[in-house]
Amino acid sequence: MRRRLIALAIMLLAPAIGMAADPQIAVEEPWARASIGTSRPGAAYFTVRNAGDAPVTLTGIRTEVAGKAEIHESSTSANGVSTMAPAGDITIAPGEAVALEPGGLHAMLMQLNTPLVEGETFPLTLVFEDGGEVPVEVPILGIAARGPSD
Ligand SMILES: [Cu+2]
Repeated sequence: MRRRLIALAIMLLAPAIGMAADPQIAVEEPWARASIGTSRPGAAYFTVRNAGDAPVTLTGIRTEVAGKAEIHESSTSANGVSTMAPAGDITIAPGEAVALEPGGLHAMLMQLNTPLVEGETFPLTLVFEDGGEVPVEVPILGIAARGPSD
């Protein structure tokens, strides 16, 4: 009896978990570059817009194509050396948007499980501090793409 109740509870909870996505958050123009096999990390880009009236904090990303996925920030030092480091939590004010784009913030896809093949797509989930998750389907563009319309 008890086991049946637990099963029922899980069945009732499942749709609620699926609906945790926050309708006030829009993920716009997702794209990724095709990868060279799986030996080098991939990168994905998108814009996160907060259409709500409270700040939201992006704490991480998840995708089945990578063993490890993190938001990184690239920067170039005064002598022209480019480095990158984990960006940490990203808080977006109401009405504001944060763009992940080449040369700045990016979704780093490490330990690729599968090559990113031009013309295909893969699922990526954005995870927010309040437990909300926003899934997006990321189109894979050519290896030399520099923006979502390339
Ligand atoms: Cu990176």
